[in-house]
Parts: sequence; C-alpha cells; structure tokens
Amino acid sequence: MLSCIFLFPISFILFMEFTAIANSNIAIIKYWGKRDEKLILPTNNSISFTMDEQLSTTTTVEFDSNLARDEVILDSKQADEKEFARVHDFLNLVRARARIKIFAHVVSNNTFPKAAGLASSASGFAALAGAASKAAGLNYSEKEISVLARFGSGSATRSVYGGAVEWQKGNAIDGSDSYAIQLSSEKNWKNLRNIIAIIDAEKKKVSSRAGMAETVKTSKLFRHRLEAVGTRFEIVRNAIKNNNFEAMADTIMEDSDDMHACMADTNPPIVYMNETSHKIAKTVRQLNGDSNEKIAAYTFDAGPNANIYTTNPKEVKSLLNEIEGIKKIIECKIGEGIHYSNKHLF
Ligand code: 2P0
Repeated sequence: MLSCIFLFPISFILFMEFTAIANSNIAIIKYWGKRDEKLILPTNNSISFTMDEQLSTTTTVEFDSNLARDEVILDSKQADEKEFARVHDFLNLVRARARIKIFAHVVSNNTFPKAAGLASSASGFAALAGAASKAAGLNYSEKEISVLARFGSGSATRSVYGGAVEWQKGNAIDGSDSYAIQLSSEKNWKNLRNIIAIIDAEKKKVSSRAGMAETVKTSKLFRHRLEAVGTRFEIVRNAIKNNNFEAMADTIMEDSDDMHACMADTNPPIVYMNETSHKIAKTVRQLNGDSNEKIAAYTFDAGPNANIYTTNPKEVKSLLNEIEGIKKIIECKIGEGIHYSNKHLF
C-alpha cells in the first residue's frame, strides 16, 4: 500500500488551502540595517510588541496544479507588479523547500492600510509564511516559520509570536540562527497599550528596505548606533523579563530617536517624522516629566505616525486630542502570535 502511494506522481497529491492570521508588531529596539541583504540578516538584535487584531493580515494559500502562474489578490485587488514579484519570489522559496513545482492562489486581507508606516510587511509575510508552508505540506515549527518569514521581510520574524518578542540577529553565515523568540507572553502585558496616532496613511516615499541600505552605506552615525544599541537592548530585555514598563520607557524613546538620527545622517537624508510627529514626541516627554512615573514611551517607524506605548491610555489620548494634524487614533492591546483558521478567503 505504502509503495503505491510513492508511485503517484507529485501532481496527484491533493493540496489543501490553509489560512493564517498574523498581527503586526511595533519595535521598541529597532531593526534598521542589514549585514546580508539577500538573506535578510540584521546588524542588531531587535525587540517588539505584537499588536492586536486591529493591525492584522489574514492570508489563504492553496497550491493548485491547474494554475499556469501564481495568482495574488491583496486587499481585494490584483497585486501590482512589485507586490506580485515579492510574493512570487517568496512562494518560489516555499516550493523549493517543499520540492513542488505547482503555482498557488494567494488571497490576503489587511485590517489597516498597506505601507502606512504600520509595519504591514511584518504581518503580511508572517501570515504568508504560515499559510504557504502549511499549504505546501511543510510541517514547520514556529521557529522554522520565523526563519522562513524573514526571507519575506525582516520584521515578519517577530510577528510569529505574541507579546514581547526578540529577533536574534544570529551569527551563522547562512542565517540559520537568525529568528525570533518570545520574551514574554501577551498575558503579562494586559495593562499596556499602544496608542497609534495616524498622521498620514499614504504609502511612504522611501521604503524601509531601500532606506536602511542607504543608512548602512552612508551614515557615520550608524556606526555609533551599532555600538550603543546593545546596551539599550539589554535594558529593554531585562525590563521585559521583570514586567516593568517604567524601566524601559526612556530607552525605547532613545532608540527611536537614535534610529531617526541615523536616517537624517544618511546621504541623501531620509526624513520620516514631520512637525506633528515631533509635537507628539515633545508631549510624551512632558507627560513623563510632569508625573512622577514614566507612563508613556513614543516610538516612530519608517513614517510620521506615532506609536505611544503607555500604561495610562486615557491620559495619552486626551493629550493627543489637543494636537493638530492627527487624522485617527487607534488603541491597540498587546496581541497574540500567528494562528490558523478554517474560514478561508476563497
Ligand atoms: C522595525 N522597521 O524594527 C523597524 C523600525 C522600520 C523601522 O523593520 O527589508 O519592512 O523587509 O527586512 O522588515 C521595517 O523593515 O524591512 C522595519 P525588510 P522591514 O520594525
């Protein structure tokens, strides 16, 4: 009987659809710079919190021997050329690992605007890695899914897990030890929120990928960042282990400031934060200064939108309401890692 199964050509194997849901993550020790662009290996360890389902991607994948090419639908539209190429390249990697040569249907929906500085590539490639690996018959562990997701986008390694997550830069030349691990479950952070102030939901002008490559190449300040980020990483990691937000608030802001300083030091300079972003940063610093505790920490990604981690969301929201130029405020909880659903998108 067993030998009969092995006699079947690969195209007769029945592939099923799989649906994965992954949430975005917002880093508190930032990833900005690669030591290997092809393998997507970072220059430093980073740490993030995974967001709740308000910032998530649901992706269904099915390999289908009737297809003459991959079919990719993103947010109800055919993927454009660039998006298609990135998904197709990623699927090629999955096909090579699964030793199949069959094209796939991919349908993916985000709950938030793509490329608005809200790290959609993180949730996008984590969900794609989870759904595509299962659909291809690869029975991957979470660690293996994190390694696979990295080939789509570095920050996607971290979206595999919930709570506080560390992406270990690793040392191996082949990237086999560069993946994420969970530092602390979301259950330990029930009182923490990320208040996201959307200032601009348009697609960013300089992609993170292009921007960080330019920073590594041209910024002198970046060399200083590489020396300093390790200490900040340890401070934040210890604060997370001790479940102590106050102990890491200043360091979170320092790391964001440092990354944006390196961006500004890039030739030509990269500027993501605008006047409203800076007003928000000042307001958060004042809030901590006026109270006896550190109740908030801002962090900015590759865009003007502010992420404010806080144990007092009411206070932060009321201060944000007084700042002009904010289009929308989202209050996010610390969310869970990748999970799977029987509700498929096709
Ligand atoms: C982070 N960012 O740690 C940092 C902070 C943006 C600023 O990870 O080239 O989209 O696909 O690996 O993951 C954005 O970079 O870049 C990012 P690639 P990715 O979250």
